Amino acid sequence: MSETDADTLFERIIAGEIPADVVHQDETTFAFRDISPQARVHVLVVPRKRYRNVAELAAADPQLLGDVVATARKVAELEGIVESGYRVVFNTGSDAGQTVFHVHAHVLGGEPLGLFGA
Ligand code: DGP
Repeated sequence: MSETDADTLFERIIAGEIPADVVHQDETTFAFRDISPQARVHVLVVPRKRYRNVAELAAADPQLLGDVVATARKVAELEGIVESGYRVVFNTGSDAGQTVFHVHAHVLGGEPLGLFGA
């Protein structure tokens, strides 16, 4: 998937042009289930405004990064996993496996999660 194709993917999901299982949306963020879940709960949280990765988002608009993290917490509440715990991951760059260059937080939980690694 080229970066250009990937960029349009989440924008098209936000626009409703590509179907997605939407968990939450508000003025600045959008949350939907990952098409290839890696845990019982696996939701992606994206800002409506596109930045390529979390570093660019943090530098350009820290308030919006705060909104993304707050939405991750909201998703955990909606999914009933606040008490059991959850993980919030921003894959950044190719070695981390980032494939979609519209910054997104993975919210993972609903079961014990393995450790990070290759
Ligand atoms: P990353 O590897 O961090 O860039 O995560 C991208 C995620 O996006 C990956 O876990 C799979 C998910 N994904 C890719 N295409 C689609 C899609 O069309 N719909 C949904 N819901 N998720 C998608």
